[in-house]
Amino acid sequence: MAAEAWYMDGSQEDPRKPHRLEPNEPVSLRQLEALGVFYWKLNADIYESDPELERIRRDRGYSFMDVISIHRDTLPDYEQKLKMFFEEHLHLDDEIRYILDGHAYFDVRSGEERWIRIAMTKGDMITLPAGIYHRFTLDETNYTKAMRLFVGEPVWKAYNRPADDFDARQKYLSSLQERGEKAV
Ligand code: KMT
Ligand code: NI
Repeated sequence: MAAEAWYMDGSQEDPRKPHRLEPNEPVSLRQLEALGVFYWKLNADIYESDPELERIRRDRGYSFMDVISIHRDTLPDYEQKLKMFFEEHLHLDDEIRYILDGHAYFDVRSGEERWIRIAMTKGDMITLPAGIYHRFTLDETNYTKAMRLFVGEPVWKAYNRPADDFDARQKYLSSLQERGEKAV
């Protein structure tokens, strides 16, 4: 099954809850693509020797990879890192993540600045384009293991919103306009 995505409610409650609207307002993979967000489903059981993953990495130049386990007992500075991940931010390069275990939410801003929540689980891989505002949280199970991929030497630097003056942001907004998505 593909990852599920939905528009979030505006409640300030625990971010690890689903935050669906009532009734649920789903977002399709097609809508995500219009925002420059791309998705693959892979077999995470064979990630160490998966020809499909190899093909994606070769085609897209994802030369770097590491694996991060996000859990209170495994990640140094767990609380502080999660707090940073959940601040609305952007990067100057694509953010590419492949979930190997557990669950995670990636929230991205729609063309109209609404939050879209992407529920990721084992086997889900996505790319968030450079310049898109987004944030990350665990769900209520409080654990995920993820592969981080990168084109060339990784740069993890995050710029919290507002970060509108960066080239990557302006380029992203232009790409939205070309696709006919509203860019606020
Ligand atoms: C980011 O920049 O949003 C992250 O690195 C999220 C956590 S990595 C699974
Ligand atoms: Ni990020």
